[in-house]
Amino acid sequence: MNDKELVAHYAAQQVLDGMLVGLGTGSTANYFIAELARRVKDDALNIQVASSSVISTLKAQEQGLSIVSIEHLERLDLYVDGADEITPDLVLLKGRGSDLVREKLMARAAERFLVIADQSKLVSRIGEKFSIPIEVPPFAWRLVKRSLEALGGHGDLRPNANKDGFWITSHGSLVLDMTFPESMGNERLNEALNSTPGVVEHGIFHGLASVVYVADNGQVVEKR
Ligand code: ABF
Repeated sequence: MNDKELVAHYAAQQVLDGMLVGLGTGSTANYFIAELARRVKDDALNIQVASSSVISTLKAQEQGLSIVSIEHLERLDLYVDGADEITPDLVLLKGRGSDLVREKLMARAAERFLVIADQSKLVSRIGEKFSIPIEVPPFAWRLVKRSLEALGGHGDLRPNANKDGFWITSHGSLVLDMTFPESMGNERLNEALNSTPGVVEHGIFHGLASVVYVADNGQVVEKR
């Protein structure tokens, strides 16, 4: 079993009968979905799930999980998802897969948000490895980009997979991938992005993670 699978199985043990569970997106979340489906069959676990992306919905459906659509959600017991970067104070960077609006809504709606990751996701600051995804409506991207440049940001629209045109999210937004000066700090950057008009959502998840489960060489460590 690899580290992503190990940590996903560990998180699946936290799921109890009767829970409404949010499913994240990505390779680590896929292991969680598979293990949850196994527990539903083998342990007669009785749960409902809601999904943060089209791809995770398809995976959950394939594996026979009972799905509540996000339009009907008011709350979740648990939300379990991976991350792209995790700082020591549990600030996350998410959204490389561009499903960050649903991911942040579900993280906020959950009683507990469990983050599952391998050691490679640990960083000292947000933006250390990746640029920050910022979702914008197509009509607003130039105005938003200019506001972000005034904060010291650099970057551009995310190209689509074949580099012909730009990436469009499942609900029709564009994504600006931006870097900012290290001196801004995670908290100030989060606040600045929260208060920039035209930003639909951004990839910094500040104050949302309840616990991070990190697997390293076959051991799971809980970070709170
Ligand atoms: C992105 O991929 C993030 O929002 C998500 O949590 C992350 C993790 O992917 P993986 O588990 O494949 O590294 O969509």
